Amino acid sequence: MKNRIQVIQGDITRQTCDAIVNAANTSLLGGGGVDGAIHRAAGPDLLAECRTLHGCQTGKAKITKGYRLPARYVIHTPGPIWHGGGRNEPDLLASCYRSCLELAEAKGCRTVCFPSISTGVYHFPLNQAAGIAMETIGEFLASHTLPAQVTMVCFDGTTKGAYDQALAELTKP
Ligand code: AR6
Repeated sequence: MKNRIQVIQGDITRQTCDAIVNAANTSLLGGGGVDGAIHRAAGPDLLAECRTLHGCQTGKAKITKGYRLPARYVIHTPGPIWHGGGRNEPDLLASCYRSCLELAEAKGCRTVCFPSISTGVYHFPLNQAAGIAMETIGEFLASHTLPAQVTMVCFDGTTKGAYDQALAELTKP
């Protein structure tokens, strides 16, 4: 199952895959960070489709087409804002990864790319977020054949280091 997860450093908007995940906000109407980069690369039709979705709750996910992106779909998920850990942030972050994987599976996606959800302006502690991401993805893949491959696309070396370590620490083979 570990061999179905990889960690790379790069720009998620450049990935050719069935679906990329957007670390969105609950409005689904765009923002900064990876969300801004995805909307810029996809073009205005993405925002037009997002307007029809009427937002999304934290920890849930909604899917759109990828428009000008090399990815076929974009799965939008609002991660939790870190408030110190006492507001269910870990469970909500796990729920983001699970909800995205469920949607990807339902659409028949073989390859899915994730960014590091919530560890930018939402300030979720990086190492803890990486552990939650890898545990949740690993658990999902152990019981589902799709997606066949999940890639964590890390924008910088520090982020990649955290996800590399979390993947190495996954207990199941
Ligand atoms: N490819 C891959 N990762 C990226 C890219 C990229 N092109 N650009 C940034 N990252 P953030 P959040 C990394 O702040 O913490 C938005 O305004 C970035 O370095 O984008 O979930 C939304 O609208 C970091 O490691 O997302 C929300 O309001 C990671 O992506 C809010 O930010 C996540 O950082 C969501 O905050």
